[in-house]
Amino acid sequence: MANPAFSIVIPVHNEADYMPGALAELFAELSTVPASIEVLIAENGSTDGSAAVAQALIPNHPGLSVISLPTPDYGAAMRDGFEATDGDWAVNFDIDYFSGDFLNVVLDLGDSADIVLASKRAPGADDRRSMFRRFATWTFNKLLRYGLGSRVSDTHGMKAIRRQVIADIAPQCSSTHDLFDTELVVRAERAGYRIVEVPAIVEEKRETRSSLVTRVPRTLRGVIAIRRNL
Ligand SMILES: Nc1nc2c(ncn2[C@@H]2O[C@H](COP(=O)(O)OP(=O)(O)OP(=O)(O)O)[C@@H](O)[C@H]2O)c(=O)[nH]1
Ligand SMILES: [Mg+2]
Repeated sequence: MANPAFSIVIPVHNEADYMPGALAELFAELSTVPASIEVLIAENGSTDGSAAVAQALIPNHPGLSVISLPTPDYGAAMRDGFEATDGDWAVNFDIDYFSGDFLNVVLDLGDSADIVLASKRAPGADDRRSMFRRFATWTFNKLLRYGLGSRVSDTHGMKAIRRQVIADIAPQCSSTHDLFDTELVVRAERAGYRIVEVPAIVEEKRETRSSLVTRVPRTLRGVIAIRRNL
């Protein structure tokens, strides 16, 4: 079979309860996208049987597949997922943050972009999350700009990346966890790839699960490491 147009990679950790409903919603949205699409759940480190739950959903959703590894790491899941797929566009969604419309926008952009980012900070974006979360995003954006010299307004959202960019840039990236995608985008930007940001609408679909207390120091260390390695 020819490569799909889109390989959607969804990192998943302890989502056994949330996944069945979310995947039903995702596949309903994907049915509005006129392109061939595969969806890969890239699970790692779950203790709630997420991988088995995802496996059991495969018969319900043609195009769904699952990979699973023992150590929890969001960035490593994204990297493994991109490596395990071969769609023209590698797409990163979260299980609680996805959009069929985003893929339609990517299709409309045609040949004019190498990376498409859904930005919570682009003109026209609507970020409906708590003020605290929006402040964290604003702060991270300053780090990106002044620490890493990037002009991009948001690396932590839905993104579509051309296969060629993954092949060229991913091997240069050493970041894991929350920063793999940031390093990928920043390196691609420096390499001259064309990045297009489109405004995102972001709504909290559920109670926040991640603690900024562990994330902020890890992010700071990670940005310093990227800066040193660039
Ligand atoms: N494979 C993998 N996926 C993870 C890991 N941590 C989080 N995820 C997934 O990453 C996505 C985003 O995680 P969330 O818990 O929604 O975190 P967030 O969106 O950054 O923050 P909030 O939604 O504001 O709490 C979800 O699909 C999670 O299942 C991990 O260690 N490994
Ligand atoms: Mg989330």
